Amino acid sequence: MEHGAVEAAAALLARARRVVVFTGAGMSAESGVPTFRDALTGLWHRYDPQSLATPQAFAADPDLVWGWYEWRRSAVRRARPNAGHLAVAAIEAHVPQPLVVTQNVDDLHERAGSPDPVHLHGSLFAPRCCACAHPAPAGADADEPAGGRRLPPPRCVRCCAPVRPGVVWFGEALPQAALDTAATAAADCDVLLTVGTSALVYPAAEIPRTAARAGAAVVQVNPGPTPLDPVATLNLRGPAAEVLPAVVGAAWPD
Ligand code: BJW
Ligand code: ZN
Repeated sequence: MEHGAVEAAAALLARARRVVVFTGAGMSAESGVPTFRDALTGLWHRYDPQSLATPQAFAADPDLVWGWYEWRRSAVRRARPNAGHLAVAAIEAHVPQPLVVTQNVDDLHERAGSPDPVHLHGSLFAPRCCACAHPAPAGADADEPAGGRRLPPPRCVRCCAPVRPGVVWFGEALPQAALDTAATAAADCDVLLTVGTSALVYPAAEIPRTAARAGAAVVQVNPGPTPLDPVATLNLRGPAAEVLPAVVGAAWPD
């Protein structure tokens, strides 16, 4: 991690009024929650997204899809926020107008103290009826579902159709209010901090680009290269749980 870049990022944040923190799966990697596209460790290395993360997959084999998401939900329940999540909450506490926008379906920002992150891709903890969208309770984890275990989804109390995970699958629209809030904030921020995303999935990947087009400084935290490298004002190469606390410590020394 380059000291000069950390200092430069800290200076941008310390004088900013409006800051958008845009996060992806790399944010939670050091909490033990796997990313999607990292070689060897990413979920899509072991599991086929077409068979698990599309509406067609759920229609074809609801037990397979529900079992896979219950396994991931129980793993997230056991995970703890890392120093990066805590640093994001600290940024929110210091900046006049902060907004956290996450593509993540976990609840680690909330548990680190971020009051109201915008979830662009939904949540593992908000299941709903696949037919009438009536919310269903996220069940308790009595046991630990195994990775490949099939599990029949519960039935909607209102219409008896299967309950589905409350996440956004490929080919589905993002929640409009969340996308509008994120796009509006990105178009009107001083700094956009993008953390731990490959920036390959649209329309979410448009958010940092919107900020850059509107003249904001874009600060990227990622151990590897991404398509946002040329868009970013500063590229901080390293893991979120190391880089973000260093930036916060330099921005607001106490
Ligand atoms: C670290 C780290 C550490 C590692 N610290 N960093 C062709 C071109 C353009 C678009 C399309 C296209 N074909 C299809 C599309 C559309 C499609 C899309 O974008 N596909 C692309 C993949 C090509 N998009 C959609 O389908 C979206 N919907 C849509 O377009 O709707 C149109 C519509 C309109 C109106 C009506 C109907 C339809 C929906 C996208 C939904 C994405 N869903 C998922 C799954 C969510 C549920 C689940 O969890 O299972 O969301 S896919 C997955 O990718 C998940 C993530 O949120 C998303 C982004 O991934 P993310 O977070 O960037 O993770 P990774 O793994 O990719 O990257 C991790 C990064 O972390 C890496 O860079 C590492 O280096 C880094 N890292 N350790 C910091 N310690
Ligand atoms: Zn229903």
